[in-house]
Amino acid sequence: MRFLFVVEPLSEECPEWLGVMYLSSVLKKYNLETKLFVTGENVEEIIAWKPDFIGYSASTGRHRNLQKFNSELKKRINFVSVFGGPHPTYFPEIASDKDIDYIVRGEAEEVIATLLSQPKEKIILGKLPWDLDKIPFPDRDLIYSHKSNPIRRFIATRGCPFDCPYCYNSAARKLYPGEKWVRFRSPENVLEEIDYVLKQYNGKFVFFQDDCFGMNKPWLEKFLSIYKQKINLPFHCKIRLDSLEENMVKDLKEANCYSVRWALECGNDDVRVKILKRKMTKQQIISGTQLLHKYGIKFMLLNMLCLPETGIETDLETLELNIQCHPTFGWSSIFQPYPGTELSSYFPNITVDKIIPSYFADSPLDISDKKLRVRLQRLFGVITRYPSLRYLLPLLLRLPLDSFYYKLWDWHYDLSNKKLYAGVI
Ligand code: B12
Ligand code: SF4
Repeated sequence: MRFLFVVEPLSEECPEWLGVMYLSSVLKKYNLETKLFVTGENVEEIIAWKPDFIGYSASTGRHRNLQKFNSELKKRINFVSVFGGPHPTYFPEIASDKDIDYIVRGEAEEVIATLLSQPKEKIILGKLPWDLDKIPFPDRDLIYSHKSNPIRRFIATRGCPFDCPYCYNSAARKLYPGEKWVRFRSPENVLEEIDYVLKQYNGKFVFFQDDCFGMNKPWLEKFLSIYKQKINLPFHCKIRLDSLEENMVKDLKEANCYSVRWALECGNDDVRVKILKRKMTKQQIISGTQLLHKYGIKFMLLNMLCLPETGIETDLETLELNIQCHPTFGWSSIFQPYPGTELSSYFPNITVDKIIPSYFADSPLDISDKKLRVRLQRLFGVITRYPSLRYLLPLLLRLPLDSFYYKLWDWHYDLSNKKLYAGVI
């Protein structure tokens, strides 16, 4: 039997979709043939391959394209269609689409094979794999036959212990009441995978995709000491500043941590603490980044513009704090009130259909100075890198140079990625 995964175009920076790669490995254990199709490629290839199942991995905002794609295909060939990934997980109402045969909510490794026996229920709730070491390593061939870069991505944990009100983590956890949400692979299992992948596929840089890498200090210490001896390639991970300690930064550096990313989110203390519930003071943020500078670890700061109950002054405060921190990349996105997250309660009339497919594109909110704030997002990284440009901002924000600013953003994005990932992409 044949199972085709369909995903939206793979980004240059992050072509590796670990979710479908994990599922492909599980299906191969059941002797299914698997393949990946990226929307935009030649659909005739799907027709010729004759899949028995087509599985779509859908995020919110992008789901509409995939549903349309599925309906068109259903008119031409017979197959069982299944939707999984974040969108069906948080919006099971997508199951009312008559062209979708099944949806899987949550983590799917333990349930994907039940599709083979045609379950009666249209909505299948994934089971949390409690021993992550038992899951087969992700199937890299599935993706690398389409696209690859020298960065190899891994995930050492599932789940995050925090409850940021703009994120889906707490909604995901509620699907599994009473179950252990934050789960760790053993350091040995992760290192075995890295070693295998580097031998099999080469690679120049390692990227840990975990929501919060290093939240468990004893785990991190053990992992880093073996990583240093066994792998020692430069790596990138996400950390939380509120758990950053000097000895941890030192250990990361000694293990060849090249760069990290962490979420600053907003330069205004009140908004950051009261609305975003990130209990960090400006001083803590600046001291944390000084530690990273001291040990020579490059870093990306993640920020959100156009936040609820704020004006352009707040976005400018965020820019100012970024400038003070001297990041390698002052990254910013435009806040989207994803329905189902706590912050979406500020905007009851923003339904899922109003969510913009990319959080870099625009804001769905009716806010003052929207045009200027979206322009600021395009210029944010460049001005963080070249701060003297900020004196020109009042003029730059009023010039109707949107397509030029977008190109500038694109150029700066690539430049910053080169710096963050040791020039390998
Ligand atoms: C890495 C990452 C990316 C990468 C790679 C995307 C990917 N799909 O791997 C990049 C940078 C490209 C990306 C982009 C975006 N991302 Co992103 N991303 C993540 C992140 C941090 C990790 C993903 C991961 O590897 N998880 C680990 C794997 C094992 O889990 P998984 O992918 O969820 O897959 C499991 C299940 O979902 C399910 N499953 C997945 N696909 C399928 C398919 C089928 C058929 C079935 C049955 C099951 C199934 O089974 C898998 C195995 O258990 C998650 C946060 C998170 N913790 O998941 C956010 C997250 C997925 N991203 C998010 C968002 C918002 C986006 C963007 C829309 C942002 C934007 N640019 O505007 C885009 C959309 C991209 C797209 N084309 O869909 C949100 C999605 C919210 C939502 N309701 O959709 C998340 C959940 C962050 C959050 N906590 O809010 N992202
Ligand atoms: S730390 Fe990151 S993954 Fe965890 S709840 Fe906050 S935003 Fe979500």
